[in-house]
Amino acid sequence: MSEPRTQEKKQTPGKSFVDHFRSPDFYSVDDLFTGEHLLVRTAMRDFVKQEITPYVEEWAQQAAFPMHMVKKFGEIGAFGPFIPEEYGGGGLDYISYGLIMQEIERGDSGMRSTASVQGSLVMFPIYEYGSEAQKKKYLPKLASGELLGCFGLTEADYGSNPGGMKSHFRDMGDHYLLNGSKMWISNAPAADIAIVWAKDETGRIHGLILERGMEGFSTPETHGKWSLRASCTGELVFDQVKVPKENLLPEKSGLGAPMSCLDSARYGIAWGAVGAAMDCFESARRYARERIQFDKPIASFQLTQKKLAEMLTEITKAQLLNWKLGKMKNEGKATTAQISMAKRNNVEMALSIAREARQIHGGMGITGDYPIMRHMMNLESVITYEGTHDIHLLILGKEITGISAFV
Ligand code: TGC
Ligand code: FAD
Repeated sequence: MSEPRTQEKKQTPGKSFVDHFRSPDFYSVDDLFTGEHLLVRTAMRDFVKQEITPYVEEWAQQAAFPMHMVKKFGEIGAFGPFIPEEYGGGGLDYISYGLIMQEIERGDSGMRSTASVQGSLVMFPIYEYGSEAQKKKYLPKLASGELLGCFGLTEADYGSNPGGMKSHFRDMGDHYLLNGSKMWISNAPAADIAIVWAKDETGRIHGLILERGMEGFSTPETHGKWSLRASCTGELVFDQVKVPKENLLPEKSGLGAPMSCLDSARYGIAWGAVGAAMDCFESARRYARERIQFDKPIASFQLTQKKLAEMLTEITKAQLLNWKLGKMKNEGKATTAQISMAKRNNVEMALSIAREARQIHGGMGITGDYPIMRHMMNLESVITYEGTHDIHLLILGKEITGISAFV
């Protein structure tokens, strides 16, 4: 009797699992990268093949955050690669950062979340808006993975409209007293520190660094997610938390402070989504060549070829968009609206490729034997967080017309 098909391509942790991933590069986009970019990408790709893809299906099935990966990400340099070396970062440019996010998300969006929150949403604000003492105290430990951080902006009633937040603090003379709560916070249940955005008595938004163990500060986990199951998500609850004054980020206040961190994270997501799309495309291409129906590989059917041709076209366009955005980011010229265009386009592209790839895999596409369904479910969060698909459209609409749809 032949073995059941589910055993043949098993991607759950098993001695037999081999990650055959090769990235498509139809327009020789690699020619646009420097030797350093390609070295960084190769190192990350090898790391993902060794440390993530053989295990991630099980982590996701069990909704188990792999805490040991925090140290491993630190060792490989995935945390804050754009932060200068003097603070423990990699001193790399934004194209290298993008390629790192692409490779990690090729493995899993939840794993990329862990790394992009740490780099863009925790290390970035400390580096840009922190005091010298804060930078020295936190950045090297965040870079090495000794500490894990999270970023609290969203509240239960203020998601797309973070400016309405209710979390607030009062100046008590020798400390600040913080009250309120945050929701949907990546890394929260496992984090050692949190960058929390809250309003002062005048309603101005500031960033505060909270440490696990501060009295009145708790991080309950959010259970039951069907998406980003290998990443942990939770609330941040502040019940009369006494925050030392030296924990306020002194160099910038107002909504623009957290929003500028989002520019960095959204940029990374634009690259990451291409990684997820590439993985779905490659899996579908391989499956289509191997799967026989009507005595022929399904890759021989024109409808399958149409799907694959359109996937490759969209991936190629997104690769070029990212490369040019990366050049502008390196020159300090990438605008919020340009980043919105790339995040919005690339995440939707990846989600639609995941759906088409699922069709090509037939019934097998819904199983954990292939990465498709996991990518698809993950991307449903990616298209919502860091600004929803429609919010990015409205950011572009404002840029095009000069009129804000938010007021
Ligand atoms: P608006 O009037 O447009 O702006 C208010 C102030 O903010 C400034 N600003 C920015 N500054 C720097 N960079 C940006 N990207 C900025 N966007 C806005 C702006 O200049 C202004 O400053 P000032 O000094 O003039 O007051 O604000 P609005 O109230 O109309 O809201 C519009 C906007 C764009 C903020 C909002 O629509 C938006 O983007 N909503 C989305 C919220 C969001 O993205 N939340 C993400 C939470 S973090 C997250 O999801 C992490 S998931 C991580 C993971 O797991 O990977
Ligand atoms: P809402 O803002 O309620 O939006 C609901 C719908 O209404 C959307 O379709 C939206 O596009 C639409 N809508 C809203 N306003 C408008 C408008 N003006 N015009 C047209 N349509 C509109 N946040 C953090 O701070 N830190 C994190 O680490 C973090 N991690 C996350 C992890 C996960 C897994 C998820 C799912 C979310 C995370 N978030 C995080 C929160 C995320 O940023 C928000 O979910 C997102 O900004 C949307 O907010 P909301 O869910 O409240 O949706």
